[in-house]
This record gives sequence, structure tokens and C-alpha cells, in this order.
Amino acid sequence: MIDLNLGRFYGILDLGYVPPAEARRVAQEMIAGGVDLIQLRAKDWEPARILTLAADLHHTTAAAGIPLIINDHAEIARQIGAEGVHVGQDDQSVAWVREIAGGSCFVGKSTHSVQQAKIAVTEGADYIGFGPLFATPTKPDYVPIGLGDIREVHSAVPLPIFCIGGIKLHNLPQVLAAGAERVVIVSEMLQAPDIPLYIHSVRQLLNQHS
Ligand code: 3NM
Repeated sequence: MIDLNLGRFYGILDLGYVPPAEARRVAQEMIAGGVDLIQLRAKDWEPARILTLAADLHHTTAAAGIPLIINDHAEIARQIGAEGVHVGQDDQSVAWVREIAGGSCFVGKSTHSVQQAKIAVTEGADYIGFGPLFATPTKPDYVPIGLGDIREVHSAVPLPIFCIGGIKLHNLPQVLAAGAERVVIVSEMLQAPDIPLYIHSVRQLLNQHS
């Protein structure tokens, strides 16, 4: 059984930033750098294409012992034996996802307020995303929630909480000082000239706050 509490750096392989032909190489670089969890996020892709890519990526992640989480698609997670599924506020319920994906698959939920985070607990989520802390090109329509609720959500919610949204190396110390314990980074990591080196730098800052 995967202990999500051990994860501090969650990387999303978002196909908005990575051409599909590069996905396996990028996953390998994320693993080499030391991410704890990898999510495949392929918004607006045909499920059949996601399935093929996810199956390929899962060989890479499973060999390295890194959980692969599929954004939105519980059925694909079940078909390839992925370790997790992640859903947003407008997606299927946690219970439905668990039913489709199978009992050993963990389920994460995006939350954008302390209230939504508390509801995710009652829904049975295994972890939550909390954000977006800052404005982000990866989810341009979302209003940033800032850093002010991070401490409160940690005291109100007994789940692993992954802060997300506009996190970058330059603001990570601020995010950690505000009470974050775990983070998700997408665009800055995927656009880094040297992904493993970038992840090392993130981990160094995380380790200073352990
Ligand atoms: N979910 P970046 S923010 C995928 O708040 C996602 O639920 C968010 O990307 C949420 O690191 C976000 O490029 C995008 O800002 C994070």
C-alpha cells in the first residue's frame, strides 16, 4: 500500500507542455530528479490515445516504483493498473471513481478553498490538491487563493495536502513558510532546461523545511 504521506514533490506530466513523443523521456527525467508521484494530465485528448500513452508510461514509472496517477480517467487507470486517479470539482465523485478504478487505486481531488477541502474528506478522497496559490498559465481560468489559508487547511484536513498553482523555485520558500508540506509543480519543471537538476533544487528547499 502506498503511503501518500511520504510524498512531498508531485510532478504533473501535462501534455499541454510536453509533446507525446517526449513523454517517456520526460517521465524518466522526472524520476531521475526525484519526484515522489507522477500524474498524467492530457486534457482534451481522446481516451484511446491517453490509454496507449498511459500504458507506456506506466512501464517506466512502475519499474522505478513511482506511483502513476491518471487525471480524470478512472477507466484508463483500471485498464493499465495505475496507482491513482485525480479528479477536479466538476468531475465524477470520489466514490464513483473508486468503484470504476478499483479498490487499490487511490483517489485525489482538487480543492480550491478550505470548505471544499473539508468536503473532500467526507467524500473519502485519499489526498487533496489545494490551490491555485498563484495565477497560473496551466489553469488560466482559476482565481488564485493566495497563501493565507494554507495553515488552516492543514489543521482542518487530516489528509496529505499538495499545494499547487503557480509554484516556482523563487516563491517556494514563501509557500513553505506559509505552512505547505507538499507541492505540485507543472510548468516551471516541464520547461526547465535540465529537469533532474530543477527537481534537485526543489528537493533541497523541501528538505530545508522537513
Ligand atoms: N490544478 P503550474 S492549479 C493542474 O488549483 C492544476 O487545482 C490546480 O500548474 C488547482 O505549476 C494547476 O504550471 C496548474 O502553475 C499548476
